[in-house]
Order: sequence, then C-alpha cells, then structure tokens
Amino acid sequence: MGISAYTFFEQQQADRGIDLEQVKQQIKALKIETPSWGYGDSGTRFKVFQQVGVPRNPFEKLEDAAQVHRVTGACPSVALHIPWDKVENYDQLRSHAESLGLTLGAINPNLFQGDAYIFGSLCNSNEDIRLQAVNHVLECVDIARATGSSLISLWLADGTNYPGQDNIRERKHRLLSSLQKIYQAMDPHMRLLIEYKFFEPAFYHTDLGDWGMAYNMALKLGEQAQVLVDTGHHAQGTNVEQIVAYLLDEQKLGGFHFNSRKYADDDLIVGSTNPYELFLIFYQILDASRANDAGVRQTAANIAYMIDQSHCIEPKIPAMIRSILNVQTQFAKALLIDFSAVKRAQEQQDVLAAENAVREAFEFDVTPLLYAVREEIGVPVDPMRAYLQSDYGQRILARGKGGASW
Ligand code: AOS
Ligand code: ZN
Ligand code: ZN
Ligand code: ZN
Repeated sequence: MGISAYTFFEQQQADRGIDLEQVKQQIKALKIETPSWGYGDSGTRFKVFQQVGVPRNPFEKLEDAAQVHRVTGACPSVALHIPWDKVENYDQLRSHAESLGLTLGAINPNLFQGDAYIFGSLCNSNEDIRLQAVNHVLECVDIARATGSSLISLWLADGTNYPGQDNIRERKHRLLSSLQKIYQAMDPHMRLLIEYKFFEPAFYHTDLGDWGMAYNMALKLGEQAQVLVDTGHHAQGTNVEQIVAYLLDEQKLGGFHFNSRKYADDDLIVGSTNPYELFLIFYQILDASRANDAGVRQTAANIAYMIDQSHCIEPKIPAMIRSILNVQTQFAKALLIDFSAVKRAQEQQDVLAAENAVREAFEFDVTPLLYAVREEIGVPVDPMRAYLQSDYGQRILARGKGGASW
C-alpha cells in the first residue's frame, strides 16, 4: 500500500465532498483506554486459564498496555480495577505509568468478589454490608485522587435469582442512597459512570438491568453522574445505537466499554462479530457532535472510550491491538458519512437514499486512510505486524505462568 492507493482514495472522497484533512484530525484525536484486566489471566465462569507471560502485578500490566500504545498511538490511558490493581503506593504506579508514556484512567471498584456480597453490595438489605460496599467505592475515589483519574466506573453484580428473594423497590431505594454517599464524596472534576447489564451473575432480576435504570440513577444524582454503555450488556437484538443516540441527546452518555459478543457478556474482541453495529454507534456519536445544542455536542466530545475485554483463548496484547484497530476502522468509516446527503434524503423522506448515504460509508476500504494517519503520527502503518515482529511477546515469556488474574 503506497502513495497511489491513498491518492486514489483522496480523490474518491474529495468527489464526495469529504474533507480528508478533518477526517484525519478526528482519527488522530480518538483515544481509547485499555483495561488492566485485559492483560491478566482470565477465563470463563467454569475456569480461569493460565497463560505463560501474563503480567504478575499492576506495573507489568502497564508495561503490556504501553506496547499497545507504542504501536497504535491511540491508547495513552489504562483503566484500573481495585483491588486487582491495589498497590501500596499509587504515586509510584503513577510515575511508572508516566515513564511509559501512559496515564492512569478510570478506577473500577470491585463490588462482586467479596464473600460479603453474595446477596448484593450497594443494594444489600444488610446495612453493614451496604456500608462496606460504599466504603470500598469511597476508597476508590481516594485512589482516583492519587492516580490523577477523573472517572469512577461502577458496575454492580447486584440482583436476585428468584421472585420474592428480596424487595425490588427497597433495593432501588438502597441503591440510590448508597450512590448518593458516593456521589457526594467526588471532587467537582470527577465523573461517576454507571454501567448496566441485563443479567449475570443474577438471573432473575438485576438492580441496574438496563440503560433506563442507570439513567434514572444518574439523573437523580446530578451532572457528574452519567451512563456507561458496555456493548455486550444487552439482550439479543437490542438497538444499542438508539440507546447511544438517546443518552447523548439527554447529555447523559458518559462512556463505553467496547467489546463484542455473540450471545451473552463474552467480552470478546471488539467488532469481531458486530462491525456494522460499531459503525452505527459512531454514526450516532458523529451526528450528535453536529447537533445544534451545544450541551449535546459537548457530551459527544467528552465520551470516555474504553475497551472491556477478557481474553482466555488468545494472546492478550495482540488481541487488544486487534480491538483498537477494529475501533479505528469503524470510526474512520463513520467519518466518511456524507451528513448533508443523509439530511437531504431525510428531508425528502427518501428512505433508500438515506439508508444508502449511511451504508456507503461503511463499504469503503479505509486502509489507505489509516496508513496515512499512522505515517503522520509516526507509528507503524501496520501496528499488528509491528508488534508481532518485535520480541516483546517472546521476552515476557520469562514471567512464566501464574500471573495476575481476576
Ligand atoms: C461486567 O460485566 C462489566 O462489564 C464490568 O465493566 C467489567 O467487566 C468488570 O467490572 C471489570 O472491572
Ligand atoms: Zn464492562
Ligand atoms: Zn460485562
Ligand atoms: Zn463487557
């Protein structure tokens, strides 16, 4: 792929009225946070599989994450999970990150692994356990101060397995009052991102089962609380891009956990089964970033893009790189949408033309565009190949088996 492929592409897009310089700027500006837990051992609910070479501590997780950033230039921050990434001294972890060209990102509290949480955490009917859960999140707020993070991203495993097991409305009240204690402890620049999921580990009801429940909590808490959309957390067939559009319009979309899945919450490589869905999500975001309402534009500009993956059959670093490349590809395609053509077709109620104006952008090969962008920012044009050709994957084998796991 050389200059000629790009020249052809440039001409093709110029003919459609697409300003490629602006497109390139936007691709360069897209930053995606990777999760520390995506580098550690994981598995299914049946078994954790140990891979050779997995990081043994949070410092080594950052070193692996730095490789993803080195070859993509798109992943300068890493989400932490507490207590999986608990350390004595967060200044030290922070300087380690900085020495690798990284920053520490969203802090994810763990409200699902403590034995006390068998009947829930922030919704538990036992007040002591509820307080223990609140205190854990408050500790995470302190950690966020120490790491320089501005995001607390909260996912709850709370729910019930049987009708009548607990009072659904009482649990809702307990959740709100627990969240209010957390919200009040945050600094003004911090945001609380509330994640929802329709089932698992609870199988009858989940306390934050869908976007509406997360939205309602965020609305009651205030401006610093927003919803986090994990693409894998919906029932089959759910129109995720509509949820994205709706939350953007309400200025309540705070961030994403990107991943893909065929069935449940599999946390698989982003875009491996759902590339068109990912493209349509970006279509809604780009549409909102052109909205008349400045608040909606600002919400779109402040979205925290994060990966939530958990690899167990594939090597972790290249799997993360694959996801980043897939996100970039779908984002680049969405940037090729001719929004004025879409608008014209919508005004004329020309269904076929409108659908075509969206889909045709998806059908372009954006490889020459992404190569050009990477050349301009000084990263390898083919990040996957560059990583595989480096000896990093070999060198980490010396860590052996039995690394950090969840
Ligand atoms: C769980 O299903 C959620 O996706 C969480 O966001 C995440 O996987 C976990 O909390 C790791 O921090
Ligand atoms: Zn998630
Ligand atoms: Zn999940
Ligand atoms: Zn997920």
